[in-house]
Amino acid sequence: MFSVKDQIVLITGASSGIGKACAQLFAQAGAKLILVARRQQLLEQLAEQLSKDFSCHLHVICLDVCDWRGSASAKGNRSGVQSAINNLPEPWSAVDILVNNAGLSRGLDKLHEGSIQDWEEMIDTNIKGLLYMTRALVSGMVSRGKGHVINIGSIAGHQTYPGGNVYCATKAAVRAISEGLKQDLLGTPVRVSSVDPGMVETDFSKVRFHGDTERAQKVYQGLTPLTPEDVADVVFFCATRPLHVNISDVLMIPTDQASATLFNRQ
Ligand code: NDP
Ligand code: 8X3
Repeated sequence: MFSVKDQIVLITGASSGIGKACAQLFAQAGAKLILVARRQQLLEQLAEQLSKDFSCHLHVICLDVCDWRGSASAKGNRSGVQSAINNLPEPWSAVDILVNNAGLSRGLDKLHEGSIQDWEEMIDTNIKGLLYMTRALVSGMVSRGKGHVINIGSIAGHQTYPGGNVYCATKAAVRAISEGLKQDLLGTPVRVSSVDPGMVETDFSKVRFHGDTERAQKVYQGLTPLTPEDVADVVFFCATRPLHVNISDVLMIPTDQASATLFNRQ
């Protein structure tokens, strides 16, 4: 087994759901954590809690993964992915494990009735954000001869469901990117894994339905979905295999789910 103790693990989307559960598990195992998301206050609360519970080393970056270059405005400079990663303080610069988890769905509309803004947000976050983080960090992994990228895909990357059109396309893209990255890294020791969950109860549906909590709750009614901790378990399993073992792709679903559209609801 590979120990993640003292390994530098960067988790995107650590402010909530699956990313937060991953942070808890890696912190418990003694990893040094870089927590990334846009909601700084949630990251800082989590960092404080993890530091209290596990005395682990933590670094928080408030960052929009969709923003490569950043910007300067009257309100001050906003770091993009490029400068946030290039300017990591020295003790944090050699990231060993990247968990590309930040992502979202917006809407469940038919394609011909869909919102362009929703599409752009999904494409920018789920595809471009994941690519930016990967581009910024993997070249360092290659030159150091050490690293692991764990992408959070989805059952939606394997099967398309009605109204899922663009979200499913972004997760199919994540699947293709994981595959392509693995091919491009062949001959280096850097591993690439894809963890593709079915239904997990998080803020995902609340975000999908733009804050309509009643509609979001109905998604999980009458069945037992996966928990964020279930997914974090598998991410941690991938990260802790011996270095000659790469868990390439894991599709994990609740027992109450058989496909992207088939559920056992009581
Ligand atoms: P949550 O809504 O609970 O978490 C999403 C996380 O992504 C938040 O921490 C959010 O942080 C972060 N995020 C979103 N956009 C950005 C951005 N532009 N820059 C930085 N961080 C961002 O949902 P989940 O935990 O369920 O989702 C995590 C991943 O799991 C996603 O990729 C999702 O597609 C995938 N997934 C989820 C499933 C589910 O059923 N829940 C099933 C399969 C896959 P903040 O808002 O603070 O920036
Ligand atoms: C999230 C799961 O089935 O809502 O990726 O697309 S699903």
